[in-house]
Amino acid sequence: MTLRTQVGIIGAGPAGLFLAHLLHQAGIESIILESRSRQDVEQTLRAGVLEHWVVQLMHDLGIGERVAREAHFHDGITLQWNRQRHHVDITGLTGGKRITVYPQHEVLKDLIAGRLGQGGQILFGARCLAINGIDSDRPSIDFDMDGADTIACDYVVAADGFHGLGRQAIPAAARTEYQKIYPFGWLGILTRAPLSWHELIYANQQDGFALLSTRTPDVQRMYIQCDPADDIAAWSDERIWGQLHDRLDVDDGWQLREGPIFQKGIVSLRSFVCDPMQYGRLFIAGDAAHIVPPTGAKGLNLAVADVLVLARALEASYRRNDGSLLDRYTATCLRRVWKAERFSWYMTTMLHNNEHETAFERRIHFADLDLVRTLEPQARALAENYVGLPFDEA
Ligand code: RFL
Ligand code: PHB
Repeated sequence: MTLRTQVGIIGAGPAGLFLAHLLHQAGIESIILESRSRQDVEQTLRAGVLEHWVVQLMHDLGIGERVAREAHFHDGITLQWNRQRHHVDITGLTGGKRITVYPQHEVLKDLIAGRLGQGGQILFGARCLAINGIDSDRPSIDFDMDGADTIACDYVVAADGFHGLGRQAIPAAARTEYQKIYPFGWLGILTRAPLSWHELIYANQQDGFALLSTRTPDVQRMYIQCDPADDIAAWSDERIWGQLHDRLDVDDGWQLREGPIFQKGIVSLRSFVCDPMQYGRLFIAGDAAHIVPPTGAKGLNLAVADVLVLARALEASYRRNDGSLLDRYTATCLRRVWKAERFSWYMTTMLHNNEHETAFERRIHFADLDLVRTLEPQARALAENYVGLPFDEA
């Protein structure tokens, strides 16, 4: 069977789902193909922090009710080193912008319910197998959903994550890939425990990095730097709490509050950019095109930024027969992407203990942290980047 739509989207992650909403708002049809089940998509634990304009966009799309009610809104973050804490007043430094802590799977639940409520098509359990004809004006996507099917469309958008096949459909000779792999990973836990601190803590202590984040008043999210090759079985709950205390406790008597750990896992950290993000009638968006280490909390936000640019460009092409924004898609996106790559690399190198670096370089990272403490323009640059740079399409 061949289905027909205007924009065929691969992947029901943040990039694919936000795109389908934005296109619907512009009167453009789409179908999303997602290899996993709805339940799987809605249960995958990932990001936690939304930039201020992403929350605004959720309101504009009519799916902002739960985030307004259930998210945690913070005015700053805490940086910690040498067992001392420093509050970065993000809201004060950015003219009133706040940080929203609302988990990615909750965003996905809101996007999926909203899209299905509009009668939108998301085909779960539909694995994309091949993308055809991207250098013609009749591209198509072959997929398997209990049998072989095809979608014929005007444009294909691969929002299929880092391991997807969309990026590979751009001929290797036509793309340049930039990559950095970090020699450490993050061990993340969910614990049923009360809130320990009123904002996120990013700590660089002797044994390495730790991050204290939150999910609900009685479920907390925490991460510690570890060897990316570690077996999670080697990390008993006791060992995890020992490391969290070593890295987060301070000298004023404050103590991290413990609880039962009910989820744990290890992720590796990398930076990656693919240039271009378009080839013929194929556009790639989100993690399919670029990866950042999570220390800057940028991955989901960048995925949404890409599809905002793409939706406006597709609208100009369909409504006004103006293809110039589509032609500039790569250039427009990569300007923002490279700034997020720089910020995520800066936060990652400044806050982790890298055994391949010299003692000299480690001291430089502490000097960087001290600059944020003592020099307002340095603190402001961190704050503006963290909360989300202004959105310009020039
Ligand atoms: P996704 O979310 O990977 O979605 C891609 C979807 O495509 C589907 N797919 C296919 N479907 C059909 N056919 C195929 N052949 C397919 N191949 C793949 C997949 O099943 C999947 O559903 O990509 P997208 O939409 O680009 O979104 C990117 C974000 O998910 C990612 O950047 C963030 O989670 C990164 N991230 C963070 N980002 C933030 O903005 N703020 C944060 O605080 C933050 N913290 C994090 C993070 C990522 C983390 N991990 C797990 C790496 C914390 C962590 C620990
Ligand atoms: C999270 O809550 O999962 C989280 C928060 C901040 C980050 C990364 C992840 O930088």
